Amino acid sequence: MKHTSPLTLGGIESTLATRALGRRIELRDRIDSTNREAMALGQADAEHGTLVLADSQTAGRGRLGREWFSPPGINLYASLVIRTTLNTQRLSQWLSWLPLMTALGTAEAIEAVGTARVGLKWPNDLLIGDRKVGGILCESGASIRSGPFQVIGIGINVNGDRADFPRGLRDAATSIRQETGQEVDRHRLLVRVLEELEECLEEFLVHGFERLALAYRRRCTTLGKTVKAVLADGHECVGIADGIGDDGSLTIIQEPARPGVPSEVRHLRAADITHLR
Ligand code: BT5
Repeated sequence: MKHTSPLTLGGIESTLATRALGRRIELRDRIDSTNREAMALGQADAEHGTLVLADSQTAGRGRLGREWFSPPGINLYASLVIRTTLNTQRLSQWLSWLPLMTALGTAEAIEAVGTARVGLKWPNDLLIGDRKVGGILCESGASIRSGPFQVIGIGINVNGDRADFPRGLRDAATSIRQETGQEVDRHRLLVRVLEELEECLEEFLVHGFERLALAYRRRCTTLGKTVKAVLADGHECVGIADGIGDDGSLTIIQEPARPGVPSEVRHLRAADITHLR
């Protein structure tokens, strides 16, 4: 594994033009999980935009207790503490859209450093072709003094080679460098992620979700595909992914169980999706 230039605060702060995101940075060489640390900081009243960044993670988290492969020297592992003062109705919409907005902003940032089209597998996997280049993990917490907050965690495979992934991930994962043949400056990419993300969050707060939803739908490669969805309770369903609802849910037209039985429409709030064809 060939390490690229180390992450430094100066390398980030010299070009960062955000208002809030990354204005406080906790940079670690090695950490268990940046999301775990950001949750702890949120509980200790850290301000909106606080960023935890690490060169490697020893217990990087995926969704549903899965692991995120997080070797040193080549990738980005970043988590942000997010606070809003929205009323209850808009807060619920915000919570639904936050993972999708994060995926959208991150995809735009990755493309901006020169990759081919980055697609989104609902809800928040970042794909180049059909391989995963990044993932998003959103969590929620609260502290007595500062109230509720969210943590958004972003993992991006940046400068690794195919051989740097464990065998089990080599066919399903990719990195920006694998796709472009070019090494990417991690500072430049991170700054772009923070800027794109801040724009998405502001767009939601000022105009609502509509334009974000349009941009998300355009990028979502799940739409139109036949997919298998595994629901939180373990149930599976197969059908055509037909749309993204205003609450960020995925509409699936389920294949009829038997010929002659009408197809059933389902709106999934959370599920694990496999693209079948
Ligand atoms: C995700 O979970 O895709 C969310 C990943 C979020 C990681 C970031 S890193 C910074 C922050 N701190 C954390 O502790 N986490 C966040 P999920 O959809 O559950 O995908 C996990 C699955 O993706 C695993 O079960 C593997 O199959 C695969 N995987 C693991 N590591 C990978 C990697 N580096 N690249 C591509 N695929 C990977």
